Amino acid sequence: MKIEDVQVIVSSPTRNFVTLKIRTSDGVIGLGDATLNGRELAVASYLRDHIGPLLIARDPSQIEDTWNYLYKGAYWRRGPVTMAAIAAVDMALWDIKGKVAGLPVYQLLGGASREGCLAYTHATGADMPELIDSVHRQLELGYRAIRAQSGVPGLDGVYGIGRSDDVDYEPAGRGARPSEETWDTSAYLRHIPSVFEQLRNQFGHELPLLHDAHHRLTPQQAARLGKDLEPYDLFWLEDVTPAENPSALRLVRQHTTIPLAIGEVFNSIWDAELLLREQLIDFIRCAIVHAGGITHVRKIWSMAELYQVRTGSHGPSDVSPIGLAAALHMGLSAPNFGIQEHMRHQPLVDEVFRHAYRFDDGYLHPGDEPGLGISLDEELATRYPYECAYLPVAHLPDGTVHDW
Ligand code: KDG
Ligand code: MG
Repeated sequence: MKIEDVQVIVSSPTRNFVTLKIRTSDGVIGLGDATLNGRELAVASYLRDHIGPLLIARDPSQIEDTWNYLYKGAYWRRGPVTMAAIAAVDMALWDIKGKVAGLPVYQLLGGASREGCLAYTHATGADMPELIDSVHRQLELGYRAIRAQSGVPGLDGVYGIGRSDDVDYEPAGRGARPSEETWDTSAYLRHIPSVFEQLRNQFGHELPLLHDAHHRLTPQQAARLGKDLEPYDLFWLEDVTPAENPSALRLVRQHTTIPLAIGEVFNSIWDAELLLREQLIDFIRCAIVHAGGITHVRKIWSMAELYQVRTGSHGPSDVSPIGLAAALHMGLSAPNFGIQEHMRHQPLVDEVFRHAYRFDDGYLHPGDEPGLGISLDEELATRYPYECAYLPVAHLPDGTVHDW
């Protein structure tokens, strides 16, 4: 069996997705997610112009060899564009392998280690009453773990808060330029502990609560926030400092016992190596789509296992259902699975990407269809062409561009 056709489909059913479709000489279809929020066309071009032609006539069963061919063979290694493109090929080849074997991918990865993957979702509110209502709504939907994000007094808008519980990670008006947001770390640090105090008073101490600082703090500020939040027993505090400087976490770790999660922007095991080896984090957050696919993330997770670090795979709505399915097959089988982020896709997205995975009573399961369990309605997808959309940019009150 050989790879006969490689197609890149960029569509925007409510938000942009880049999808890779590989067809073999036996007519087996494999799908991969290559979505890189705000830089979608760069990955599409990498796949169309550079990777696609190299895949023709290769043996689709040789996943590890193809991964190394694309990674080592390019000379230029790593980076989100390269690694999202390689990830898409990798997912598609695992999908094909599962379909050929007649098995769901989690069976190829060693079989289920648990009955389902514990999921957390997002609750957001501009103020406390809105946030409390949002938590209630998510609990009613069956979630057993909640990431809580709140507006900050004095700031007009805070990233990820607001329009609805199912807020997508794009500015409200899609356009050729990112929206601009004002950020004030001091105001944030003063406010957030009281948010979690009120959530604990309202929902008790059993509910796993998570919080995301979006890489905006210095190590000292992160240590202070960790200490201030300790009484509220968070499941994790995420992305406290900019992720490209792992040694920043040493100072944070010395001052707080709050569990730390980082890694949604990682694209290589080398981004995580020091954090894992020195046990500076408790959860590794890389997304299958942004870190080289199942083949590479499996290695990151195995290294994490040695250091008692559990997984918490990135799963916002900009990870397509294909990327989420890949995370669930891995999560169901990995011994050190921790939790899976789940931000529900809009109904139209679920129509374009029909999926076997299911959410039930707080847990996600990848389903038992052969491969990843996703089928693409290509005709429907192409009715929604790419629309330029960006993540917002953060400024300090004096106009200085801030860490995202
Ligand atoms: O594209 C960026 C988003 O996926 C990211 O900001 C979402 O931080 C995020 C999260 O934890 O889901
Ligand atoms: Mg995050």
